[in-house]
Amino acid sequence: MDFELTEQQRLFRQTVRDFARKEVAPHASEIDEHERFPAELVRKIADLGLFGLSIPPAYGGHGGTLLEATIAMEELSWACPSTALAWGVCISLYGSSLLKGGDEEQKKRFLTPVASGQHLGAFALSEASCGSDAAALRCHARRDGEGYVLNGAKYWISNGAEADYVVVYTTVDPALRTKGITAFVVEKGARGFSVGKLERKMGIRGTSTAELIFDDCRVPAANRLGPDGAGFRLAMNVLDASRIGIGAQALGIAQAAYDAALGYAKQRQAFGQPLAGFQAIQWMLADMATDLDAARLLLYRVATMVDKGVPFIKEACMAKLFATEMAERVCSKAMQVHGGVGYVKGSVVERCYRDQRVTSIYEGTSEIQRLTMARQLLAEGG
Ligand code: COS
Repeated sequence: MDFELTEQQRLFRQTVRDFARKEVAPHASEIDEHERFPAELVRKIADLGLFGLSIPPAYGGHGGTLLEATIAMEELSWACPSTALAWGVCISLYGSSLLKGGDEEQKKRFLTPVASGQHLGAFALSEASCGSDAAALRCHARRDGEGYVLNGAKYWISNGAEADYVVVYTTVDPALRTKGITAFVVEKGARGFSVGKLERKMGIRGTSTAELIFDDCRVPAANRLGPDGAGFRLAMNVLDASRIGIGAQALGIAQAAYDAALGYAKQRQAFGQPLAGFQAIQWMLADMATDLDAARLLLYRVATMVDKGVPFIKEACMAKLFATEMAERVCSKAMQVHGGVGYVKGSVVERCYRDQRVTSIYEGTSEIQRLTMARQLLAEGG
């Protein structure tokens, strides 16, 4: 077993880290405060070439491994998790829906503009009445001549307000549950497609979380990903790996909170010595560092498994579950180290504490991770 990154991977991490800390981090507080989509930072991420990560050169990308994407997500999230998400949705949820479900023509048409970062993508699965129970979705696709007519609404869609292309999961017949789910790429500006309510959130406030409305929206059959009924398996396949990215987001946020706590503990004086001189604080720091290391190992291991092409669903659930619940523990301790100084608006740990909270909810709650893992464990137990 080799636990070291290669020279090339270390160089990649350093490049993204330098960029994230210099160009992105200084804006994180203002982006959060004003709930502002960071369009200028998204452009800079595009200039760095990160939108082409995981996307093959044939579709405008640079290839690369999931381990690199995981490292990039961790580093960008250290700086600003909203900016990281705006990018991550494009390469993981949107990009892999196309890579796994699209034909050659669709990949060329719909991946290439997103791989350059000139256009953004989104992934629309959840609805007002279904999140975890994905098969219960109601957004309907009716066959009509050469195309389909979509009616219904999607909720909590990250990048929903800015996306130029959205992979929309619909049903051709709700009675068929998983067997009726069918995915389409819908383009911004399509008649009958509009952005509805934007949610105001506790964290990740720089990325839009939108309602998408389909009102007799006509979509050509050429935009359908796979045959009718192939959408559920596609969505599950996409989420299996994209969840690693959310674990990496949690890791980056928690690392930022830890770094702030460590710095503060060394600098803040109490009872005639730095906070770091007290064993109570030392133990918190030691527990936080252990948690971070364990999460990183789980995430890097599963990303490497995906890159090697070996089965990884159970390990992805473990990594997402552990990393996102770890982030809550670490951010809470980081705030405890800061005391009142951490609780006020404008403190890094206050933002981290809010930003991390959704990571154990979106792209599969902790409960869904446990359920999926348990199914695998029981099946293995034969
Ligand atoms: N990969 C490939 N296929 C999968 C799969 C996976 N990870 N998980 C399930 N499937 C297949 C099953 O094999 C089954 O196929 P067959 O009908 O051919 O046997 C089919 O899909 C239906 O699976 P299942 O019966 O397990 O469906 P359920 O309705 O019980 O749902 C869960 C399964 C709960 C695991 C699924 O709905 C889920 O993951 N929900 C969470 C969704 C989510 O993450 N939402 C957040 C949205 S993004 S912010």
